[in-house]
Amino acid sequence: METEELIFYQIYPRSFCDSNGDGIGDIRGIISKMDYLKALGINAVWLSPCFPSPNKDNGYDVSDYCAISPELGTMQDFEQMLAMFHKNGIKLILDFVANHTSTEHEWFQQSRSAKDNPYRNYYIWRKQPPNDWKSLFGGSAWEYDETTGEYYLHSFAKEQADLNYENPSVRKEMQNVIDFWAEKGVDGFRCDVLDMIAKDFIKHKNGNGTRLHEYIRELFGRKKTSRLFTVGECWGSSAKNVALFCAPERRELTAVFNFEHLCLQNDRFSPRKPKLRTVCQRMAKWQKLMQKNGLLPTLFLENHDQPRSVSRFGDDKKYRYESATALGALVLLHRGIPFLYQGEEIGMTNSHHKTIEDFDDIETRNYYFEKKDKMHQDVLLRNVNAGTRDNARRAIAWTEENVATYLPAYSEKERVNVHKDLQAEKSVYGFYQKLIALRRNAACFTRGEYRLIALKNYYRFERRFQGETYQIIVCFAKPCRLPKLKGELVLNNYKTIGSRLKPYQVLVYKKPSGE
Ligand code: ISL
Ligand code: CA
Repeated sequence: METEELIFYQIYPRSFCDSNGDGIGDIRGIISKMDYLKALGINAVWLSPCFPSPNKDNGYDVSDYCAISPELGTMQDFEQMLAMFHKNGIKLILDFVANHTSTEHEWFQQSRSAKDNPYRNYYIWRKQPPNDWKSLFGGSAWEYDETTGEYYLHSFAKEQADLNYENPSVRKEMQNVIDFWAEKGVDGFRCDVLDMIAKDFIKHKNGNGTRLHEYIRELFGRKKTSRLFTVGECWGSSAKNVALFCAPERRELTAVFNFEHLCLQNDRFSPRKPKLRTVCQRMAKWQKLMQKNGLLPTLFLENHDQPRSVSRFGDDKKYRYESATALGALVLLHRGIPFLYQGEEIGMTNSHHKTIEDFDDIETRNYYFEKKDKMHQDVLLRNVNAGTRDNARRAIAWTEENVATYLPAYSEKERVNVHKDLQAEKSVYGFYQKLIALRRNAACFTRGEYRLIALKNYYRFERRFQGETYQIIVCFAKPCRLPKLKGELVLNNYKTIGSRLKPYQVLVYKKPSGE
């Protein structure tokens, strides 16, 4: 399969499907939904961390990279799942948590025990904090450790200690992790905050250090790893840097997650609702930048760290179906590699909760307790509800039934659940199936050129390949004039077409050939 043909679906295993009723999604649950995934039409899965973890950050604090979390299943379950994905023509990539380990990891346990322990330099220790770096989850990034009276660096929670990539043994260990899973047959990796593995203490940057590209090449540029698909989470990379990561001859990464189109607020909890037009503008900008360099951008509006896109950029009440399908068109009809996130395909919305006890996300809880005495409770909770990563992490509502999970249930499950959506006349899943089928059947969408036609009251672009042209129109929240369009209508998320475009209406036309 060519890279541009891949259509990913991200599974956050703890919240996907629970097969044994202990409240935690698991591998057997994923296996039980094989038909659901296959029928959607995706051909690749990114599985969020499935390794043993104390779950301070829901699996992104790994305590053993080469095993399966007992909560999720056994290595045998994993192997069976992998074989079933492959049998169904679905590739599987794992999450490579590159920057830090859990403080419960054996390496850290050794490291913290004594200054002369052979594992001491696996992590970043200092007598005194050498700078004022902050943890992305709040507070100082330096934590004092009593046993040896020194501080270690943690860019995220204090239970997630940053690895020291300057140490060649660490780089070797991490190569071994990659090789372990590659030998099992996995097809690649999504690399967590990969741009942070190289620090720059001189320039005072907690990432994008001078040796970053060298480290990545050591991890993935080896002969053994050349078949792997790799996508690096690299916040705020410039187009120039993305071009370096992805240039094939440099043997670094296949693709990069750049987040410019989703960074629309000061911080995730600021309540201002971003404009869909702005999202489209930024997507269009990256379409052009990447096309110019002959590279494939990643296409996504959600992941396990983002609020639900239909609530953020669409209208999750009156036009839930229409806006969810319009957003789907943006992800699936652009040039690049689409990544859907579980639940997006049924138009899952943000969840609403009245007490902090209903939230599990460490970032959210830290934010709440930091602001608690400085902000009005209602305002604070509104911000939390809108911005929390838990929005993406509430268990998928397969039916409207109340099933107990590790996280209080999705508040809208009576209104939005898989069972109901599949039966509905206006089924979001049904429209996603059509979008995916279109993408898989017309080379225009995978290999075609991208051209921006208009971005004003609506977004209009074209995809073109070998004499074939498709026109895509996405209307924003307000109805507007319908431009003249020629050709065959192949997709419409409304029943009819009037003289004006309706809110969030999507139209796809195939132009008669030769025009
Ligand atoms: O969502 C964020 C905070 O608003 C980001 O800073 C997020 O933490 C960042 O994208 C890094 O994300 C990745 O690494 C984190 C983990 O918590 C996230 O789930 C993961 O996607 C630490 O491993
Ligand atoms: Ca379970």
